Amino acid sequence: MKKVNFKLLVIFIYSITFINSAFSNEDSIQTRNQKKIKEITLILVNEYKIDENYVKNIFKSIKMNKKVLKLMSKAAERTKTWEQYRKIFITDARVDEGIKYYKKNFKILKIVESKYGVPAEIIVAFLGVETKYGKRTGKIKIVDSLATLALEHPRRSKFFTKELIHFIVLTYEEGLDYKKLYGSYAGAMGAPQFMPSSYRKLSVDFNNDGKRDLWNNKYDIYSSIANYLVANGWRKNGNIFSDIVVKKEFEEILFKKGDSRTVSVDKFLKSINFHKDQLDKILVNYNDTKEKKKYLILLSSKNKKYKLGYTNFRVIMRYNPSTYYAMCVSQLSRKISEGL
Ligand SMILES: [Ca+2]
Repeated sequence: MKKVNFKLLVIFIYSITFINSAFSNEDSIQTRNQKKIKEITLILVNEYKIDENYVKNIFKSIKMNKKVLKLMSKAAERTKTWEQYRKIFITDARVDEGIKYYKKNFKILKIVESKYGVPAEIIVAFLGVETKYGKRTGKIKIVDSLATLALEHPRRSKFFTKELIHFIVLTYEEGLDYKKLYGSYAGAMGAPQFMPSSYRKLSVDFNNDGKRDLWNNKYDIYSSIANYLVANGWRKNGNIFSDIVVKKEFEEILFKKGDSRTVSVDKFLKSINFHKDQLDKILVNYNDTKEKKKYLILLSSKNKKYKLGYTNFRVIMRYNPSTYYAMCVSQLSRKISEGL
């Protein structure tokens, strides 16, 4: 008798707890985060001079998106090997589509290329990796994804709070309807997947129609990518990467700390007590270029995959700080330009 009662009690407590947690998880992102929402509102009103009611209505509207938290922990850059990652982004289909896209939009691409000094195939490759050439710009309501990450993802809260603030300012300044803006789970927007801070700071109204439209306007889309790269140090006519072979005895030292890294050549040589112009000592058949800054790009220790990167490779990494990502953009751009 006693035993049965105990069991029932456990079931009873369990169901009460379950019901409570189901309610608090679904309905109370606002209640759980009252203090933080107040802080963000104050920043928006005092520093950015945004109308308080506008901000309040946004926070009233936000809904927690659990899927966003789940996707955040599964980002391909963090969980896949180079071989797996590359297979996703560099397929024959994506290369062919890139070539077609390049040819179709040749005129606008070349106008932007000549203004910014960023090759058209680089712009196309970014679009290919980010959104399959503008076709997949994301289906998650941005205000919800950013609010969820800012308020409910402790590890990245600081970064996403900043982006949420920029997003609200962006919609206010540009007259965009926050209820109708959709993007990636991390709040990236439009064909080039700009985060709100970059959208505000670096996107361009290239066709001068008074709007910076990264969803529909190709002039704005291409020039914004190019402007982003130039602002981060893109070198006109600079190299991006070259193929190298590392001498066997240095491979192990190089990959000691794991794959998916970009290591400064100067730092690496110093760490093994070599002079900074002794790169030829660790490579087989090394041809020097005029590039000042060089990086060893470590892709896969298992398959001995490494490249030599230059300044522009590091600039591509400013778009997404993943070695794999930057190498995919670089290789895709090369394959597109070879196929023209
Ligand atoms: Ca425009």
